[in-house]
Amino acid sequence: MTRTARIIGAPTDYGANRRGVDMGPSAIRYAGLAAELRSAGIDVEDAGDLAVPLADERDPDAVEPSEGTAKFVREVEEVSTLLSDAVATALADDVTPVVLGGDHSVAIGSVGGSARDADVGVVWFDAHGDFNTPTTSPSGNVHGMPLAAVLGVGDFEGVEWANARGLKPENVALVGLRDLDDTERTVIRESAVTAYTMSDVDERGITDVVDEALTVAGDDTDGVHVSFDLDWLDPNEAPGVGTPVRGGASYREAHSALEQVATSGMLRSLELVEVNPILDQHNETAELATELAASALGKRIL
Ligand code: B3U
Ligand code: MN
Ligand code: MN
Repeated sequence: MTRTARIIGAPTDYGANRRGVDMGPSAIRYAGLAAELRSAGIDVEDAGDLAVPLADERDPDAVEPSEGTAKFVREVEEVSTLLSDAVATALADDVTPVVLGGDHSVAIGSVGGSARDADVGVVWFDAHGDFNTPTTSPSGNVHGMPLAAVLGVGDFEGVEWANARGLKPENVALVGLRDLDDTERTVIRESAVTAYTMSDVDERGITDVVDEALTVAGDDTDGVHVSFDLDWLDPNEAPGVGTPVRGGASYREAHSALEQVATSGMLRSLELVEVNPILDQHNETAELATELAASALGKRIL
């Protein structure tokens, strides 16, 4: 059966520490996402972009969490709610949501929507853990918190708009970590999530690590949400990201990992986040995002 992908743009940047990722959906479309997916035999619908509040018109500190800082938390809540509905609607329509960020705070909405009416696992490709809470965050930027938010960790416990209903930490695998904050490291260690660092990738190879990550996410679940932060890749491959960290995945490792996702047959929803066209070179990071989406959705060379 032909898969239909529904592109949903979430042009936010207030979860990030630098402006510009709000142009990610535009850059990825311009790089030819729809044509690339169609050439891979996938039907494509484009739902356009969600209407998101303009950061310049808002006060980052309008809502003070009880402790710590979560900048623009009201805006994050607003977009998460819209996106969660859009993703849940796509799944109800039997199409595969492909969410284009935006900063990684959009994952609160996409994971929430994907895990609203089903048990879902998550594979999180990222240089960072995204496991901070307002109390532990050194920056107050919500793009460093979405995984803690959907899992209800720390300050996020019982925060209904943020917690993903059908997601258990036992079904979460982080892949390719290489930049964690001290408290974040402790929280990840104490949690039931499974985390693979870049050292694990070096020692075991990408195939083995992704295979295990998919087993973790697919264990007794109805499908897997893949959250793909472009900063997972090495900055030489993907310069157009807000928070580049050296020592990331290679071009070939990235394609291989996402081809494995496709082969597993478990992909339920996909998101590509943190593309920053202002920092990019000739839109190459957006082009890479486009190619990688096609790999995840089943494009094959032969
Ligand atoms: N851990 C840091 C940095 C960071 C997290 N995610 C990104 N950057 N992209 C923080 O601000 O929480
Ligand atoms: Mn991230
Ligand atoms: Mn990251």
